[in-house]
Amino acid sequence: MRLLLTGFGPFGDIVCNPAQLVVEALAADVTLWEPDGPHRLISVILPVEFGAADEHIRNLIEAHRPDVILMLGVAAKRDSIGLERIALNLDDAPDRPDNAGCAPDGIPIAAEGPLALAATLPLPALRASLNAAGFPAVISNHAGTYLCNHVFYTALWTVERLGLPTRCGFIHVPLPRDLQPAGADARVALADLVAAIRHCIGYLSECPT
Ligand code: PCA
Repeated sequence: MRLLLTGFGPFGDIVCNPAQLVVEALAADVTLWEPDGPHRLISVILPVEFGAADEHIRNLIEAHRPDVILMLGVAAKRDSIGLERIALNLDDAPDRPDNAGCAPDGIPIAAEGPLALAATLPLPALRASLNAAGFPAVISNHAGTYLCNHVFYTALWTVERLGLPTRCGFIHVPLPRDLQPAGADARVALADLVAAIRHCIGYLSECPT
C-alpha cells in the first residue's frame, strides 16, 4: 500500500499540533515501513494556510498517486477520534484567519465542484475495528469549514478529477492529555492516538474496499 499521511502544524492557540506529532511518530516507525516491506509512506506536515495547503495536497496526489490518503488534524473541543464522513465545498472562517492572515467568508473551494463529497474509506467498519481495539472513535458528519475540511475536500476532488482509485479520508484527533495543562480531564494520551492511527493503517492495508 502506498499511503499519503498528512498532519498540520501549529495554529491559533495550538502551539504543538498532535496531528503533526502522530504523523512524525508513525513516519519514524521502522516496523511499519521496512525497506522491503509492503508499505510505502509519503508523510507531510501541511501548513495551516488555505492557499499553500491546497496547492501542496494537489501536487502530492498528482506526483505520488497513492492507494490511500489519510489526513489528520486536531479538533481540540472533541474527546473522541472523529472519522469524517463529508467534506463541504466551503471555506468559512471570517473570524479565524489562517497562519497567512486569510479569513474566507463563505467561499467555495472549487467553483466547478459539487457542494459536498463523501470520504471513500469504509468508515463504519473502521470505527467498529477501532472501538473493538479499545479506542474511542466516532463518525463525525462533517469536518467544519476551516483548513481540515479544505484539504479533505481538495483531496477528494483531486482524486475524482484525476479518475484515481485512491481511497481518501480525514480523521480529527482530540487534544491528548499530554498536551493539556496538568490535571486536564482528557480521555486519551498522545500514545493512544499514535496507536489508534497505526491501527487504522493496518486495517486499511488489509481491507481493500
Ligand atoms: N485542525 C484545524 C486546522 C488544522 C488542524 O489541525 C481544523 O480542524 O480545521
